[in-house]
Amino acid sequence: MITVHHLNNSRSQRVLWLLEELELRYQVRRYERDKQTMLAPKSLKAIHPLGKSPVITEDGITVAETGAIIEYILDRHDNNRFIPKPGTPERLRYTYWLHYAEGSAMTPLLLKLVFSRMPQSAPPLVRGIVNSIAQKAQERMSDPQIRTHLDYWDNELTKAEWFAGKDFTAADIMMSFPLEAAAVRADAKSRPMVKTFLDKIHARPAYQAALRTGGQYDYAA
Ligand SMILES: N[C@@H](CCC(=O)N[C@@H](CS)C(=O)NCC(=O)O)C(=O)O
Repeated sequence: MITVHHLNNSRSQRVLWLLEELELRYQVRRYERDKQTMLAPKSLKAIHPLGKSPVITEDGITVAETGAIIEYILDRHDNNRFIPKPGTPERLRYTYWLHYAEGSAMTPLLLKLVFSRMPQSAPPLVRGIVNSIAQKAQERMSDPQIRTHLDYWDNELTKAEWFAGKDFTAADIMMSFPLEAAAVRADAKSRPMVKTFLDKIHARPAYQAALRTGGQYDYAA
């Protein structure tokens, strides 16, 4: 059986969601972020050297990295659902979005998160200066990039109902995290197609079931 090494409030939510969509049996081992640093506990390094979540284990196999986990699960357990047929335009779009989610979309969102947390870790004497540097860095570096990605998603979602085409695929599960992160860190909700996408995925019974299993989730990091 698959074991999901689940860090609270994290990308690992996507793996729980996929498993619920596929109605597969799985078990969850829980890890709690440090309340101050938000980092994962050291015990996660015993599962994978990077100590990040998600990680899954099954029959002596360990898989890290959300995209690789999704590919592994579909490949090993159900390669007909949530993945378009090879050689189709939908399959190419599927592959693109599956990689783009972590490879491109998360970068400016992560930068923004780091900049916004800088002032709180600065000594009180220089906190004001650090705050204004962090604000400027967001205005000049991360925010314009995030707006470009948001407009891109909004436009792409006018072409078809889901990211890869007319059918819901695992690429939509992969893309959920950047869109959710953008919804709390930027003005995602003013993009109508992005908002519709988020409303639709949040209404899916499997998404709701994954939330009940995963616990509190507010797209923090
Ligand atoms: N690209 C990786 C990112 C993994 C990652 O950064 N996970 C975060 C949770 S969302 C984490 O483990 N953070 C805690 C830490 O860095 O200690 C993936 O998609 O799996």
